[in-house]
Amino acid sequence: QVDKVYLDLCNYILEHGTKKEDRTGTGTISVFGYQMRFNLQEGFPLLTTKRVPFRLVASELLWFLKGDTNLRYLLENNNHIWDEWGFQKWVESNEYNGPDMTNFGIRSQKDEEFNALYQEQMKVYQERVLNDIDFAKEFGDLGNVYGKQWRSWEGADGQTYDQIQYIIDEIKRNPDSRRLLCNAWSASEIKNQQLPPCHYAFQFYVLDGKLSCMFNMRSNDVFLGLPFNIASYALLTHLIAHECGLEVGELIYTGADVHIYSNHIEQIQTQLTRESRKLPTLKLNSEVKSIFDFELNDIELVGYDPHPTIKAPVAV
Ligand code: UFP
Repeated sequence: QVDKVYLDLCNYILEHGTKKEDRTGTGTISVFGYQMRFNLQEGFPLLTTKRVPFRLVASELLWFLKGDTNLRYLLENNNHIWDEWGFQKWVESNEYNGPDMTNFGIRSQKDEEFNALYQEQMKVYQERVLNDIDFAKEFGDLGNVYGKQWRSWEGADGQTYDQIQYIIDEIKRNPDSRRLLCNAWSASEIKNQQLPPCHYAFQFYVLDGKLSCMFNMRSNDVFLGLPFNIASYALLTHLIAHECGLEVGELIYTGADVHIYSNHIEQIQTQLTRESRKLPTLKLNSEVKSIFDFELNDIELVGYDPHPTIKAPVAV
């Protein structure tokens, strides 16, 4: 059961983790190195001990799969999970002349007056990305994030490489391949990235007509990020299996710096008291053949009946 495996990790960190400072200044409890396995045949691995916004998972993944790196598509789909990263690019640029937004992530949580200013500027930013194409091109673009790395990796030879297409072609041609791998971490790109990839590589494995996936995370926010990341890779595995005519197998998570932020502990403790419920299932539109043609309404989650959302601040 997905909730159990996840909550075991939470307990493990609370018991064995160590206090560790981090880039955001929030503070974490962290462990280094952890693996989890989910059987995708048992249902779709979306936590039931709190509501996880599947619609956001799906629109973000479709954004990656389109090879898009501009916030505009996400905003058009009412998805705000990447807003802070684009906003940061704008407020740090010479074009920004509003109130000082230095360290807006932490300050907006601690200072109500500042938070009101921040929300106002964020609104301005979102409106401009949506309505001003030139502004969107410059400040909506998050650099070489996942979409770019997955679909048009720039090789040392100057050519671009579509890693997802390669994987699909290989699975169809040579399912025993041990090279069904996509890598998003690029040493030369880190300086151009607002957020260097957290889930930096994933690999597929085909056995007995089932597709399994292992994904690797260098850094993982267990409360806010991880439930989302699990669902995203589960969906990706379903989409690729769909195109390749395979069943789904296992989803395997490998995390490196796996941490709980100090301001998420209460929320996790609440979640730990909840009983898990039946997992939902995923229904993909069988008319759509290529994973690149999927739109949001071709993806349906059936029977999701979670406990309520638990709110927590995001560390930026
Ligand atoms: N983070 C996740 N999952 C993601 C993502 C980010 O957990 O998919 F994009 C978290 C991990 C970490 C922070 O807490 O965001 C990134 O900060 P850093 O680059 O310092 O690791």
